[in-house]
Amino acid sequence: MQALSDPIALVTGITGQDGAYLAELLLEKGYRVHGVKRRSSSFNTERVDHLYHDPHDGDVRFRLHYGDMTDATNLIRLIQEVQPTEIYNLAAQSHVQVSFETPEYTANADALGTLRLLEALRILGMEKRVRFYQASTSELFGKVQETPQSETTPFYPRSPYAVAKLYAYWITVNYREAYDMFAVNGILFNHESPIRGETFVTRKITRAAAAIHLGLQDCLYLGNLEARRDWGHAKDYVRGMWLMLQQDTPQDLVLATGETRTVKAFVEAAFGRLGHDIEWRGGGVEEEGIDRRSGKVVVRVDPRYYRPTEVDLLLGDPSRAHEALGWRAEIPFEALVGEMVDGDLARLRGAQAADLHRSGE
Ligand code: NDP
Ligand code: GDR
Repeated sequence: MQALSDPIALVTGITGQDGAYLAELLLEKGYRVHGVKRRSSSFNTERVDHLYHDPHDGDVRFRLHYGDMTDATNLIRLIQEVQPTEIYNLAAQSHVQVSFETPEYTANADALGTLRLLEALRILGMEKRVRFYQASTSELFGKVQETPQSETTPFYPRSPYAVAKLYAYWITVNYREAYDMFAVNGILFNHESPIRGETFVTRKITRAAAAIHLGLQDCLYLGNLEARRDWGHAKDYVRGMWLMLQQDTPQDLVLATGETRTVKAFVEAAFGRLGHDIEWRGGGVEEEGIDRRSGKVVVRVDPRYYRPTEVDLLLGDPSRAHEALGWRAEIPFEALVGEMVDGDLARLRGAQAADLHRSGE
């Protein structure tokens, strides 16, 4: 049974990867959790459906509300209605490559959306009593200035997404300083999981590994194989977000593993999990899944996936977060890749079994 004084979280982007893990964590900690979901013509709450309870069931601790980061009046009304003690702003057009196609929308949702939330708090006179977390990103570092990248590394964004997030970063800092708000940026390096969006490179790879292993896909096409990322597990990172809002003083912090690997190394780890070696090939016409002569899986480079400006190397220094929060990334790379590959294999096998069942075989 919960008391009326239970902490109340408002989470934007709750239907995304981090939103789902964070909602689970907050519910475990006794929060009431309110999430903002977008209207969509198809279901978009799959990642949080397991948390949903019928509102007629009594003490409901998890609620979803329609909303959008581009709609200020909606955000003001939601904050007024929910009366949160903490806001986690995770909503964003979060795909770097897509941001080159939709730069204005990305700026509207990711940059101005953050301003709308902060300003809503001020309009409602709630800026002193609500703690605010902004989902900032290692993409802010962009073009390599120094490694490892830390809270003092200069920013050099390399995509419309990163430029929008740069505005969001600074408007959060500005509102903290101007209005004495508890508002912080978590500068998070890449974090993945079995529920990572399917078009980010890690999930694209683990889905392909599972599909090729089962003979359902022929070949994997990727872009820049030499890009290096500091990949951790989303579960560790949402714990860091929560910790940042539980401190005595607000502080912007980097969360990272302190290890970096190429996309190529991720491919090798994912396929290696299923016992496959890789044959790397350039783009071409013939498509072969497992090369019959070598027994190796064929991975091809398709320049379509290259970005107009790339971030070549991300490697974070999480030592300040360790000092301030006692936080460190606990789930190792191999366990992350294993969990993702196993998840995709199980999902595809489940879908195959359901198909067979439907067809009566
Ligand atoms: P996802 O892309 O999985 O989730 C994004 C969420 O934002 C979804 O719930 C999406 O809704 C929602 N959203 C998008 N546009 C709008 C809008 N206009 N109004 C309301 N909601 C919207 O991202 P992640 O969970 O991976 O990341 C969470 C946040 O952290 C993002 O802000 C991202 O930029 C940032 N980040 C992520 C990192 C990572 O490695 N995962 C690293 C650093 C920062 P829908 O489901 O309907 O699309
Ligand atoms: P990123 O993630 O841009 O780091 O942003 P993504 O997985 O999209 O790309 C990582 C690297 O892989 C290279 N790459 C490919 N990427 C995709 N998506 N598809 C491909 O086929 C492919 N081939 C190679 C990319 O060029 C890039 O170098 C993620 C998002 O979650 C952001 O929201 C977040 O802010 C940052 O991580 C930290």
